[in-house]
Parts: sequence; structure tokens; C-alpha cells
Amino acid sequence: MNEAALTLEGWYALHDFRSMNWTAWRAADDEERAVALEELHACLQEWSSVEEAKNGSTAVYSIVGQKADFVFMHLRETLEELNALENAFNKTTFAKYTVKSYSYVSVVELSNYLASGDGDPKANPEVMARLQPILPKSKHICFYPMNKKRDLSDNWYMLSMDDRRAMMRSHGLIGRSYAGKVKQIITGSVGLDDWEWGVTLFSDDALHFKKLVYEMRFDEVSARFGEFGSFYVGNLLNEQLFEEMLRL
Ligand code: 76R
Repeated sequence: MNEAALTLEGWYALHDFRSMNWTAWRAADDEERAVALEELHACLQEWSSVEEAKNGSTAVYSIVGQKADFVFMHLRETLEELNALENAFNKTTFAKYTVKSYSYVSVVELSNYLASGDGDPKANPEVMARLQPILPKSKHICFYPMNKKRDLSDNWYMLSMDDRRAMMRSHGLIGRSYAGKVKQIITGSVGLDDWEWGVTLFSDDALHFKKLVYEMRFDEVSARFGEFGSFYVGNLLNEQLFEEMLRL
């Protein structure tokens, strides 16, 4: 039997993709829309106060294209908290004007492929900062789910730890050449959602996503073993930009 990589888990993640029901939004009267905006504002305020208290983090982005209109990416200590905030949002007047497009449940994950291995990693503040990250407020987000292949001759899970580690080293080297340009958050979702990982990238230049992902396609881990779901790309929303997006 092959050795499973050891993983460290941090905050749980919910990527909640929504579309606007523009017909209903347009049909609402000014007062209804004002109430809806107030309740949206209250949710955004609540999420930023959780982030200020370092009990979680939330990123809000519009989505370009027809897959969704916007995404809330939430990180929280427990699945119960994620569930509670999702339900709280669903009860708002604003949510009445949204349609669920897609969601993804996972947990922030670090693996031991490239870890140095001495001491209790959770006692290391740098490790904790990666397990409980405050999400960047970069101009753009890119999210997609992925698997590692389990085909006859290309089965990631049948490879030895040493082979996997060598490939992950090469993967990490490409990744590191984008340091300062792209921030990645890998969330594990085996047993939690339909794919094995969620990949969330943040950057101030969306072309860095294209170049990084393209470069990785030539690297063995992705070239041989990567299987990818749908890509979602979008632009940062703050309260003001969100209101502008909703203004008729
Ligand atoms: O965490 C680390 O920095 C150590 C090195 C590292 C690991 C272990 C690393 C670095 N990644 C790791 C694990 Mn990654 N990553 C992806 C994708 O589109 C594709 O082809 C793949 C999607 C991107 C774009 C990306 C970027 N990485 C993983 C895992 C878990 C694998 C497992 O356990 O089997 C997946 C699924 C995955 C996928 N990776 C980096 C990046 C970048 C930019 C880095 C450098 C990070 C940095 O140094 O800050």
C-alpha cells in the first residue's frame, strides 16, 4: 500500500456562487430594493467584523461570464459556522433576488510533500497563517476544482511517496516563480465535495492566472495527472462596487 501524504487542515471553505434574478430585481419597487440592499450591507458588515476578529475571512468577487454573477468565498473554523452564515444570507430579502449557481465545500490544506518536518507545525505562526489565511483583496479571483487522475497507467494514488514528492517539488518551483504575482489557496475536498481539491488564485492581473495555469499544464503533475472542472474568474467587489453593479 502506498503512503498517503500527511495533510494539515485549517479553516473550512465555502465558495458560494450566485446569479442575480435581474427580472425580479427590476420588478421590485424602490423600497423593496432599499431593504434588500440594507440586508446585503448588514451581511457584508458582519463578515468583515468576523474577519477583523480573525475568526474567519470572506472574499467577495463578481464573476465574468454566464456561470454566475458573483461569489462569496467564506473561510470559517467549522462547517457549522459556514452553514449558519449561508442560511442567514438565504433568509435575507436580498437573497430572494439571487439564484444559486454553484457551490464548493472544502478545507484549507497543506501537505507534507515539501514540509521540513521538525516540530509541531501548528506551533509555527507561519504555518498557522497559511491554514487560517485572511483572503487577499486582489483585483481578481480564479477558482476551479480539480482531481489527480486514477487511470490504469496514470494513477497518482498508486505512485510512491518519493515519486509524488519529486513531482510536487517541480510543481512548487513553477508556483514559486509567481510569488508576489499570484496567491494560491489550496483547499482539500476529498469526502467533502465532488472534486478532490479546490484551487483559488488571487492576482491583480488576470493574465498571471493564464500564464501560471498554462505553464503548469506542461509540468508532469498537471500534464499527466491533472483533471479540471469549470473555471470561474472575477473582479473584486467592495460594498460600493456591489451597489454599483446592482444599480438600475
Ligand atoms: O504549499 C507550498 O507552497 C508548497 C508547494 C506546493 C504544494 C504542496 C504548491 C505550490 N502547491 C502544492 C500543492 Mn499548488 N497549485 C495547484 C494549481 O492548474 C493546475 O495545473 C493546478 C492548479 C495551481 C495553479 C497551483 C499553484 N497544488 C498543490 C495541490 C495538492 C496536491 C496534492 O496534495 O497531491 C494541488 C491540487 C495544487 C494545485 N502551487 C504552489 C501553486 C503556486 C502558485 C504555488 C507556489 C506557492 C508559494 O510558494 O507561495
